[in-house]
Amino acid sequence: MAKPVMSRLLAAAALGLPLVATPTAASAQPAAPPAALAGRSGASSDLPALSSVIPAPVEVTQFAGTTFRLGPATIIRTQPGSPESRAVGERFARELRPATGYKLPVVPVSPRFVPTIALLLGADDARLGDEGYRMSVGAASITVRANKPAGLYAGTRTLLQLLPKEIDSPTPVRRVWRIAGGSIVDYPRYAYRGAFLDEARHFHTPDEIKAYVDEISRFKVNYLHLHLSDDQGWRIQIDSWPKLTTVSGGAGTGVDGEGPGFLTKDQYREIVAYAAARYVTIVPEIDMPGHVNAAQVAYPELTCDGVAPPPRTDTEVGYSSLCIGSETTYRFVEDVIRELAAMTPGLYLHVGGDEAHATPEADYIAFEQRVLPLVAKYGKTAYGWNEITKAPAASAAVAQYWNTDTTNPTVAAAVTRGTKVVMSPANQAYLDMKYDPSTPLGLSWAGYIEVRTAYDWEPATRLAGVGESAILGVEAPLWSETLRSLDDIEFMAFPRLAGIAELGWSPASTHDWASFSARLGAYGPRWTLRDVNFYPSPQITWAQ
Ligand code: NGO
Repeated sequence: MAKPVMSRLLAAAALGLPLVATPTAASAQPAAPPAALAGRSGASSDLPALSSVIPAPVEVTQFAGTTFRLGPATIIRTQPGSPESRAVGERFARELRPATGYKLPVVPVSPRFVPTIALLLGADDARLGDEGYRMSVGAASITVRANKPAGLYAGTRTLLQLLPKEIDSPTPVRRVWRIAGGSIVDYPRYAYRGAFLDEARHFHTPDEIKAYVDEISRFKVNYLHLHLSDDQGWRIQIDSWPKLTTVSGGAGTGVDGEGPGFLTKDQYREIVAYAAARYVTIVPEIDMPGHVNAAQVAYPELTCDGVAPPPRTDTEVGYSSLCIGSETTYRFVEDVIRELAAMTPGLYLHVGGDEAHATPEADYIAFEQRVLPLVAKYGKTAYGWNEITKAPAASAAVAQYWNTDTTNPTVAAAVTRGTKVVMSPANQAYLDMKYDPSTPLGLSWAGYIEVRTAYDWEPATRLAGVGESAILGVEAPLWSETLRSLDDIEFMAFPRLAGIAELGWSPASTHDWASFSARLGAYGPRWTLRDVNFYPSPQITWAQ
């Protein structure tokens, strides 16, 4: 199905236009804008090449000498009769207006001769799936076509990066806004491309979560996993067990006595809707049977001796366990899962399962054999840390691989029974690891993770026996023992999250550190313009 690309190539050739053909993914190099462009079209030398996008698109074909000019008369046209497409167009227009100062009306039909960015459904191309898109940039118009609105949204994320960096300025910038001519065919390698935020160790407010959603979705990340309970605090309202939040979401429940904080159901639903509008699905996590001290502080009946443990605000792990033989435990777990499932439209519900060192192995398996099917009872797919693969019931679940080893026979065996895996190896994908010994934030138990370490690994060969077909995707956990503010979150997430996002979206054939690091270096000023904190890694040559 290289047809659209070919026809554009032929059309350009027929017009006698010089071609800069990069027909395969492997050629997604950070090409400098053709020199001829600058003089002839008036485009400035900072016109981003079509191949400069993060994550690297599947196929890129750039036409030298053709550019689209976004001007005061440009309109955005969206698929008639599709409110979702219109919403994508409206959002895109809102993103373009502050820097350009243009009106950019969003309409279902465009008059002739008016420069148009068209966001249209009906791509009729199975390769694109639900999230892919096809884009052609000509002198008079840009057309993005997709099978589903999610693909149109992805296309607009690409267009934002193809505009000059000043597009991210919050105030008007007087300049010419051009986009390089050519075509892109693009779709994700993996269905699941996740980011993660630990709400339990330090609570992050709804506004901070939303700001993170905005930033991750720019890199086509489509899931945000929220870790909502741990030994220190409980961060989501559960009506049938109200003390979880009145007691364990209160003052002093964060690490080192910080806090308070929890999400009300209304706040949670609002975050879910905000993320959904950006094609990000929220995955809630309640950690069990370990990491439950905060629940037991609020409800002593969740311990085997009925005695409330003291609240904990240190960062020890592996000391708490639900009482596996008690029916109260399963009443609690089912209530929590039921209420959580009812406010979560996404498919996945994460039930933790990590580091249950205070739960004997046989008890752990018995617990997971009861709990994993409970998630299915409420219409969700169970998701848990890789320890859940010890339980046969995990064959219908998704396991998140977080260990550092390259072999794990238990996970490999589960894969043969049908378990799907999300790859988050802690020594590569954990965004809470320090970059190097001088990083002021973060931990180092899994090692130091510079940008190259976060990017330079291959999900389908990382873990023995867990190949491409077993992998649902990748996720970048960001635990918050040391992170308090949004600035802290951003400093640890960026730029590494961009690397993990590329591993999740781009074909393996595009994987190339030289290309990625050059594209990242060019991207830096965009974070600066949006006032997003990031670590200026010495591995990258940052553009000003
Ligand atoms: C581990 C642990 C978490 C810590 C994190 C810190 C998992 C799955 N359990 O990862 O409780 O916060 O490391 O890096």
